[in-house]
Amino acid sequence: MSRSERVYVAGHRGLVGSAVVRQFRSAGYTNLITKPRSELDLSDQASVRAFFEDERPEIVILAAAKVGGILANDTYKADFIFENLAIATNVIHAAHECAVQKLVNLGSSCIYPKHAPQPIKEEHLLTGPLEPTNEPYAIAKIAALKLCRYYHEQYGDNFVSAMPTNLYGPGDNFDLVTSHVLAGLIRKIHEATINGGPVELWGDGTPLREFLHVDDLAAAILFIVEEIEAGSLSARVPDLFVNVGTASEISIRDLAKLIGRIEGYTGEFTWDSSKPNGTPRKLMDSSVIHQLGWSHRVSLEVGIRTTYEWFLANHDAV
Ligand code: GFB
Repeated sequence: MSRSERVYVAGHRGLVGSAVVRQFRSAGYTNLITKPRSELDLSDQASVRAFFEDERPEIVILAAAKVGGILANDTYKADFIFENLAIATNVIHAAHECAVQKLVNLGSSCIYPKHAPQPIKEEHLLTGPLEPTNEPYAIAKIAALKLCRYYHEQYGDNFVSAMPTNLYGPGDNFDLVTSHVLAGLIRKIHEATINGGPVELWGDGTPLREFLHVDDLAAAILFIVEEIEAGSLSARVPDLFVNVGTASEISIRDLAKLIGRIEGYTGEFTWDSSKPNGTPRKLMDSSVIHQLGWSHRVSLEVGIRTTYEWFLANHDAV
């Protein structure tokens, strides 16, 4: 089936954006619009507005963001809040001004309170203090989802948001300092398998995390574009967003063991308690999107294996 709408994927070189491009192409979308950062600075309002007026996208996937793991979030706090607020306000406002028919805004499970009830439902947003290590990023992502909600309420815009749990997959950032845990561990354990252990990990290994393969998220985004309208979602979730997760969690300690088994690492793990644990647990309740018809397909073990294969094939470049 040919799908000819003009779809702008903001952030098409990132983990999420590149998966969205693959997903939409294979679903038959023939009119994808992308623009590298060197040609369009999404934190510049006038440039974003001019781009939207030239290109006139009909569908927008807002996957552009400054992202990183716990240490990057904790270190570059001003950059995380400023860049993410600027990108969100510029893109969402330009989409409104240019009468975009559908916008899907990407957030993160870190929008929820540090001690939210588990599993976390959409209604738990803004019911308690945030996790300090990623408060700047979370505030920007909360502002973005509220922008979408209020553009819908005031103007009727069909703008909705998706809140994925911790992501991983091909094209991830494997930097040892700025990466998220799963990609960071793939690399640390790979290097220790070659050079010898131990592998030094951060915190104490007790935090629980839920992991979603980015191709599953891209399928969820396609599903939201085609099946979920702001008007009908508002009765269930007034803030117009859906959790996107797998409903299963694993401790960081067990994740390290699993990646070690997949990579053939037989050495020790040590824990650096001077590094933060972050939030103790953030399992999301994804029953809203499950009931609407999406669910994940890639198991954690298969996802880690294929991501490790991608890393082996590309690690000189990452
Ligand atoms: O994925 P991650 O960096 O971020 O870390 P969050 C998850 C957990 O893994 C923390 C531990 O408890 C870390 O202390 N960890 C152990 C490691 N070893 C490592 C390592 O080598 N690298 C990394 N990165 N972690 C992020 C937020 O929180 O979640 C973002 O900072 C975003 O804003 C993302 O929301 C989804 O899961 O704690």
